[in-house]
Amino acid sequence: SGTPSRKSSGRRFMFSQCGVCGACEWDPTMAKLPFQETAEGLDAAFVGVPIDTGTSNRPGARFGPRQIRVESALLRAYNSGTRAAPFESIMVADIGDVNVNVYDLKDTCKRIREAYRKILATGCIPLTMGGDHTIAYPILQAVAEKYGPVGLVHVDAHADTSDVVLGERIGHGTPFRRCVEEGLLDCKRVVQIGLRGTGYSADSYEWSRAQGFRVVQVEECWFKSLAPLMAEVRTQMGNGPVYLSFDIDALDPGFAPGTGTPEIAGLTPIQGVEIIRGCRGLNLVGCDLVEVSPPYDTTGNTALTGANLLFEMLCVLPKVKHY
Ligand SMILES: [Mn+2]
Repeated sequence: SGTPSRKSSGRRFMFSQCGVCGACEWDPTMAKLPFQETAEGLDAAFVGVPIDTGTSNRPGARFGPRQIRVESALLRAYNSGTRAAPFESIMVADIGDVNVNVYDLKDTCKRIREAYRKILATGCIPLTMGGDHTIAYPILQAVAEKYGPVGLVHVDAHADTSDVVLGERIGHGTPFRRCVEEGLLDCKRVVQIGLRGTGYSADSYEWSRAQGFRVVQVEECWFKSLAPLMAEVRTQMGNGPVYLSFDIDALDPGFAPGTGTPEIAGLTPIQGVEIIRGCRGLNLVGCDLVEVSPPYDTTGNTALTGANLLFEMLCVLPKVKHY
Protein backbone atom coordinates (compact mmCIF):
# COMPACT_ATOMS: atom_id res chain seq x y z
CA SER A 1 0.00 0.00 0.00
CA GLY A 2 1.03 3.67 -0.05
CA THR A 3 0.13 7.02 -1.53
CA PRO A 4 -0.41 7.23 -5.28
CA SER A 5 2.35 8.73 -7.34
CA ARG A 6 2.43 9.98 -10.89
CA LYS A 7 4.68 7.11 -11.88
CA SER A 8 4.00 3.42 -11.64
CA SER A 9 5.76 2.20 -8.55
CA GLY A 10 8.49 0.27 -10.27
CA ARG A 11 8.15 -2.39 -7.63
CA ARG A 12 7.53 -5.92 -8.72
CA PHE A 13 4.22 -6.25 -6.89
CA MET A 14 1.97 -4.14 -4.77
CA PHE A 15 -0.87 -5.82 -2.95
CA SER A 16 -4.59 -5.30 -2.89
CA GLN A 17 -7.29 -7.27 -1.18
CA CYS A 18 -8.36 -10.26 -3.25
CA GLY A 19 -12.07 -9.97 -3.96
CA VAL A 20 -12.63 -13.66 -4.58
CA CYS A 21 -12.44 -14.82 -0.99
CA GLY A 22 -12.17 -11.38 0.59
CA ALA A 23 -9.75 -12.73 3.16
CA CYS A 24 -6.32 -12.99 1.61
CA GLU A 25 -4.20 -10.10 0.43
CA TRP A 26 -2.01 -11.52 -2.29
CA ASP A 27 -3.23 -9.98 -5.53
CA PRO A 28 -0.68 -7.83 -7.35
CA THR A 29 -1.98 -4.40 -8.40
CA MET A 30 -2.68 -3.33 -11.97
CA ALA A 31 0.49 -2.12 -13.69
CA LYS A 32 2.38 -2.21 -10.36
CA LEU A 33 0.50 0.92 -9.34
CA PRO A 34 0.03 1.87 -5.71
CA PHE A 35 -3.01 0.41 -3.99
CA GLN A 36 -5.38 2.64 -2.09
CA GLU A 37 -8.70 1.91 -0.42
CA THR A 38 -10.84 4.58 -2.08
CA ALA A 39 -10.88 6.69 -5.23
CA GLU A 40 -10.30 9.88 -3.22
CA GLY A 41 -7.80 12.17 -4.96
CA LEU A 42 -7.58 10.08 -8.11
CA ASP A 43 -8.29 11.06 -11.71
CA ALA A 44 -8.61 7.39 -12.73
CA ALA A 45 -8.72 4.11 -10.85
CA PHE A 46 -8.43 0.47 -11.82
CA VAL A 47 -11.19 -1.56 -10.16
CA GLY A 48 -11.77 -5.32 -10.26
CA VAL A 49 -15.23 -6.89 -10.31
CA PRO A 50 -14.55 -10.63 -9.93
CA ILE A 51 -17.77 -12.41 -10.88
CA ASP A 52 -18.86 -15.00 -13.40
CA THR A 53 -22.27 -15.76 -11.89
CA GLY A 54 -23.85 -14.13 -14.96
CA THR A 55 -22.13 -16.33 -17.56
CA SER A 56 -24.18 -18.73 -19.68
CA ASN A 57 -21.45 -20.99 -21.07
CA ARG A 58 -17.85 -21.32 -19.88
CA PRO A 59 -17.24 -19.86 -16.39
CA GLY A 60 -14.00 -18.45 -14.98
CA ALA A 61 -14.30 -14.68 -15.45
CA ARG A 62 -14.31 -14.25 -11.66
CA PHE A 63 -10.55 -14.84 -11.93
CA GLY A 64 -10.18 -12.18 -14.65
CA PRO A 65 -9.12 -9.23 -12.50
CA ARG A 66 -6.48 -11.29 -10.71
CA GLN A 67 -4.92 -12.62 -13.94
CA ILE A 68 -5.06 -9.25 -15.70
CA ARG A 69 -3.15 -7.76 -12.75
CA VAL A 70 -0.57 -10.57 -12.88
CA GLU A 71 0.04 -10.15 -16.62
CA SER A 72 0.03 -6.34 -16.29
CA ALA A 73 3.42 -6.56 -14.59
CA LEU A 74 4.86 -6.32 -18.11
CA LEU A 75 3.31 -2.89 -18.75
CA ARG A 76 5.66 0.08 -18.86
CA ALA A 77 4.94 3.74 -18.22
CA TYR A 78 4.72 5.16 -21.76
CA ASN A 79 2.71 4.34 -24.88
CA SER A 80 5.33 4.04 -27.61
CA GLY A 81 2.73 4.19 -30.39
CA THR A 82 0.81 7.29 -29.33
CA ARG A 83 3.45 8.89 -27.03
CA ALA A 84 0.91 9.09 -24.22
CA ALA A 85 2.35 9.55 -20.74
CA PRO A 86 -0.57 8.75 -18.43
CA PHE A 87 1.36 8.54 -15.18
CA GLU A 88 2.98 11.95 -15.75
CA SER A 89 -0.34 13.68 -16.22
CA ILE A 90 -3.05 12.15 -14.05
CA MET A 91 -3.29 10.45 -10.65
CA VAL A 92 -3.94 6.72 -11.00
CA ALA A 93 -4.08 3.84 -8.54
CA ASP A 94 -5.55 0.38 -8.16
CA ILE A 95 -8.41 0.48 -5.67
CA GLY A 96 -8.84 -3.28 -5.44
CA ASP A 97 -11.98 -5.31 -6.06
CA VAL A 98 -15.65 -4.68 -5.42
CA ASN A 99 -16.74 -6.91 -2.57
CA VAL A 100 -19.12 -9.07 -4.60
CA ASN A 101 -21.43 -11.89 -3.54
CA VAL A 102 -20.76 -14.81 -5.87
CA TYR A 103 -23.78 -16.67 -4.47
CA ASP A 104 -26.29 -13.97 -5.44
CA LEU A 105 -26.06 -12.04 -8.72
CA LYS A 106 -28.79 -9.51 -7.84
CA ASP A 107 -27.11 -8.69 -4.55
CA THR A 108 -23.82 -8.40 -6.45
CA CYS A 109 -25.40 -5.87 -8.81
CA LYS A 110 -26.53 -3.82 -5.82
CA ARG A 111 -23.05 -3.92 -4.33
CA ILE A 112 -21.47 -2.88 -7.66
CA ARG A 113 -23.89 0.06 -8.04
CA GLU A 114 -23.13 1.27 -4.51
CA ALA A 115 -19.36 0.90 -5.00
CA TYR A 116 -19.44 2.87 -8.26
CA ARG A 117 -21.59 5.61 -6.75
CA LYS A 118 -18.81 6.18 -4.26
CA ILE A 119 -16.05 6.02 -6.89
CA LEU A 120 -17.86 8.44 -9.23
CA ALA A 121 -18.72 10.85 -6.41
CA THR A 122 -15.00 11.66 -6.11
CA GLY A 123 -14.85 12.67 -9.80
CA CYS A 124 -12.63 9.69 -10.60
CA ILE A 125 -12.90 7.74 -13.88
CA PRO A 126 -13.19 3.98 -13.22
CA LEU A 127 -11.30 1.53 -15.45
CA THR A 128 -12.95 -1.76 -14.64
CA MET A 129 -11.52 -5.25 -14.94
CA GLY A 130 -14.24 -7.89 -15.24
CA GLY A 131 -15.84 -10.14 -14.43
CA ASP A 132 -18.60 -11.10 -16.82
CA HIS A 133 -20.56 -8.49 -18.79
CA THR A 134 -23.45 -8.38 -16.30
CA ILE A 135 -21.41 -5.79 -14.41
CA ALA A 136 -21.89 -3.13 -17.10
CA TYR A 137 -25.54 -2.77 -16.00
CA PRO A 138 -25.01 -1.69 -12.36
CA ILE A 139 -21.94 0.33 -13.35
CA LEU A 140 -24.00 2.24 -15.93
CA GLN A 141 -26.74 2.77 -13.34
CA ALA A 142 -24.21 4.63 -11.21
CA VAL A 143 -22.67 6.41 -14.21
CA ALA A 144 -26.04 7.67 -15.50
CA GLU A 145 -27.01 8.78 -12.01
CA LYS A 146 -24.05 11.15 -12.08
CA TYR A 147 -23.85 12.15 -15.76
CA GLY A 148 -27.34 11.48 -17.14
CA PRO A 149 -27.85 9.19 -20.16
CA VAL A 150 -24.44 8.46 -21.68
CA GLY A 151 -23.10 7.52 -25.10
CA LEU A 152 -21.76 3.99 -25.34
CA VAL A 153 -18.96 2.47 -27.40
CA HIS A 154 -19.67 -1.24 -27.03
CA VAL A 155 -17.12 -3.66 -28.50
CA ASP A 156 -18.31 -7.25 -28.38
CA ALA A 157 -19.11 -10.42 -30.33
CA HIS A 158 -22.63 -10.21 -28.90
CA ALA A 159 -25.18 -7.42 -28.60
CA ASP A 160 -25.97 -8.36 -24.97
CA THR A 161 -29.47 -6.98 -25.46
CA SER A 162 -31.53 -10.11 -24.73
CA ASP A 163 -34.63 -9.60 -22.62
CA VAL A 164 -34.71 -12.88 -20.71
CA VAL A 165 -32.10 -15.67 -20.77
CA LEU A 166 -32.88 -18.98 -19.08
CA GLY A 167 -35.80 -17.25 -17.39
CA GLU A 168 -33.58 -14.55 -15.88
CA ARG A 169 -33.54 -10.82 -16.62
CA ILE A 170 -30.08 -10.27 -15.09
CA GLY A 171 -27.09 -11.96 -16.74
CA HIS A 172 -24.23 -11.33 -19.14
CA GLY A 173 -26.54 -11.45 -22.18
CA THR A 174 -28.97 -8.77 -20.98
CA PRO A 175 -27.15 -5.71 -19.55
CA PHE A 176 -27.80 -3.27 -22.39
CA ARG A 177 -31.51 -4.16 -22.60
CA ARG A 178 -31.83 -3.26 -18.92
CA CYS A 179 -29.83 -0.06 -19.49
CA VAL A 180 -32.18 1.06 -22.27
CA GLU A 181 -35.28 0.24 -20.20
CA GLU A 182 -33.96 2.43 -17.39
CA GLY A 183 -32.98 5.31 -19.69
CA LEU A 184 -29.28 5.05 -18.87
CA LEU A 185 -28.13 5.35 -22.50
CA ASP A 186 -28.40 8.15 -25.04
CA CYS A 187 -29.48 5.65 -27.71
CA LYS A 188 -28.52 7.82 -30.70
CA ARG A 189 -25.00 7.83 -29.27
CA VAL A 190 -24.58 4.06 -28.97
CA VAL A 191 -22.38 2.00 -31.30
CA GLN A 192 -21.91 -1.77 -31.12
CA ILE A 193 -18.81 -3.05 -32.95
CA GLY A 194 -17.79 -6.61 -33.82
CA LEU A 195 -21.14 -8.39 -33.49
CA ARG A 196 -21.29 -11.88 -34.97
CA GLY A 197 -22.05 -15.54 -34.44
CA THR A 198 -25.17 -17.65 -34.48
CA GLY A 199 -28.37 -16.05 -33.20
CA TYR A 200 -31.89 -16.77 -32.03
CA SER A 201 -33.45 -15.29 -35.18
CA ALA A 202 -32.37 -14.25 -38.68
CA ASP A 203 -32.15 -10.57 -37.76
CA SER A 204 -30.21 -10.78 -34.51
CA TYR A 205 -29.59 -7.04 -34.15
CA GLU A 206 -33.03 -5.73 -35.07
CA TRP A 207 -33.76 -4.63 -31.50
CA SER A 208 -30.49 -2.68 -31.27
CA ARG A 209 -31.19 -0.84 -34.53
CA ALA A 210 -34.76 -0.13 -33.45
CA GLN A 211 -33.39 1.71 -30.39
CA GLY A 212 -31.28 3.93 -32.64
CA PHE A 213 -27.98 2.15 -31.99
CA ARG A 214 -25.43 2.01 -34.78
CA VAL A 215 -24.61 -1.69 -35.30
CA VAL A 216 -21.29 -2.53 -36.94
CA GLN A 217 -21.33 -6.25 -37.61
CA VAL A 218 -17.96 -7.93 -37.82
CA GLU A 219 -18.27 -8.42 -41.59
CA GLU A 220 -18.01 -4.63 -41.92
CA CYS A 221 -14.71 -4.81 -40.01
CA TRP A 222 -13.00 -7.64 -41.86
CA PHE A 223 -9.82 -6.90 -43.82
CA LYS A 224 -9.66 -3.23 -42.96
CA SER A 225 -8.44 -0.57 -40.59
CA LEU A 226 -11.11 0.69 -38.18
CA ALA A 227 -9.60 4.19 -37.97
CA PRO A 228 -12.14 5.60 -40.52
CA LEU A 229 -15.02 4.01 -38.57
CA MET A 230 -13.78 5.63 -35.38
CA ALA A 231 -13.75 9.07 -37.03
CA GLU A 232 -17.48 8.54 -37.64
CA VAL A 233 -17.97 7.28 -34.09
CA ARG A 234 -16.34 10.43 -32.69
CA THR A 235 -18.81 12.51 -34.67
CA GLN A 236 -21.68 10.34 -33.44
CA MET A 237 -20.56 10.69 -29.79
CA GLY A 238 -20.01 14.46 -29.89
CA ASN A 239 -19.00 16.20 -26.67
CA GLY A 240 -21.32 14.38 -24.29
CA PRO A 241 -20.25 11.80 -21.71
CA VAL A 242 -19.26 8.41 -23.15
CA TYR A 243 -18.76 5.00 -21.57
CA LEU A 244 -16.50 2.42 -23.27
CA SER A 245 -17.37 -1.25 -22.69
CA PHE A 246 -14.96 -3.75 -24.26
CA ASP A 247 -15.79 -7.46 -24.13
CA ILE A 248 -12.60 -9.42 -24.86
CA ASP A 249 -14.68 -11.86 -26.93
CA ALA A 250 -14.91 -9.13 -29.59
CA LEU A 251 -11.43 -10.29 -30.52
CA ASP A 252 -11.00 -13.50 -32.47
CA PRO A 253 -10.64 -16.52 -30.16
CA GLY A 254 -7.35 -17.28 -31.92
CA PHE A 255 -5.99 -14.17 -30.17
CA ALA A 256 -8.14 -14.26 -27.03
CA PRO A 257 -9.28 -17.83 -26.32
CA GLY A 258 -9.66 -17.28 -22.58
CA THR A 259 -13.28 -16.15 -22.55
CA GLY A 260 -16.72 -17.54 -21.81
CA THR A 261 -18.60 -17.35 -25.12
CA PRO A 262 -16.07 -17.33 -27.99
CA GLU A 263 -17.20 -16.71 -31.58
CA ILE A 264 -14.99 -17.29 -34.61
CA ALA A 265 -13.91 -14.71 -37.21
CA GLY A 266 -13.53 -11.83 -34.79
CA LEU A 267 -11.56 -8.60 -34.57
CA THR A 268 -7.78 -8.56 -34.46
CA PRO A 269 -5.88 -7.04 -31.54
CA ILE A 270 -4.78 -4.32 -33.97
CA GLN A 271 -8.42 -3.41 -34.61
CA GLY A 272 -9.10 -3.47 -30.86
CA VAL A 273 -6.28 -0.98 -30.33
CA GLU A 274 -7.55 1.16 -33.23
CA ILE A 275 -10.99 1.34 -31.61
CA ILE A 276 -9.60 2.44 -28.25
CA ARG A 277 -7.12 4.93 -29.74
CA GLY A 278 -10.02 6.20 -31.84
CA CYS A 279 -11.79 7.17 -28.60
CA ARG A 280 -9.17 9.84 -27.88
CA GLY A 281 -10.86 13.21 -27.64
CA LEU A 282 -14.13 11.79 -26.38
CA ASN A 283 -15.50 12.76 -22.99
CA LEU A 284 -14.87 9.31 -21.48
CA VAL A 285 -16.38 8.92 -18.01
CA GLY A 286 -15.70 5.20 -17.55
CA CYS A 287 -14.31 2.13 -19.31
CA ASP A 288 -14.38 -1.61 -18.76
CA LEU A 289 -12.65 -4.70 -20.12
CA VAL A 290 -14.74 -7.77 -19.36
CA GLU A 291 -15.05 -11.54 -19.86
CA VAL A 292 -11.41 -12.63 -19.48
CA SER A 293 -11.61 -16.23 -18.22
CA PRO A 294 -8.17 -17.43 -17.07
CA PRO A 295 -9.04 -21.16 -16.87
CA TYR A 296 -9.44 -21.12 -20.68
CA ASP A 297 -6.43 -18.85 -21.17
CA THR A 298 -3.71 -21.47 -21.50
CA THR A 299 -0.87 -19.06 -22.29
CA GLY A 300 -1.98 -16.03 -20.28
CA ASN A 301 -2.12 -14.03 -23.52
CA THR A 302 -5.84 -13.23 -23.20
CA ALA A 303 -5.23 -11.57 -19.84
CA LEU A 304 -2.09 -9.92 -21.21
CA THR A 305 -4.14 -8.53 -24.10
CA GLY A 306 -6.77 -7.34 -21.62
CA ALA A 307 -4.09 -5.59 -19.55
CA ASN A 308 -2.72 -3.82 -22.62
CA LEU A 309 -6.18 -2.76 -23.80
CA LEU A 310 -6.84 -1.31 -20.33
CA PHE A 311 -3.55 0.61 -20.58
CA GLU A 312 -4.66 1.92 -23.99
CA MET A 313 -7.94 3.05 -22.37
CA LEU A 314 -6.00 4.89 -19.66
CA CYS A 315 -3.98 6.62 -22.39
CA VAL A 316 -7.05 8.10 -24.11
CA LEU A 317 -8.68 9.56 -21.00
CA PRO A 318 -9.21 13.32 -20.95
CA LYS A 319 -6.22 15.24 -19.54
CA VAL A 320 -3.65 12.58 -20.44
CA LYS A 321 -0.56 14.23 -21.89
CA HIS A 322 0.84 13.09 -25.24
CA TYR A 323 4.39 14.00 -26.22
MN1 LIG B 1 -20.57 -9.11 -23.80
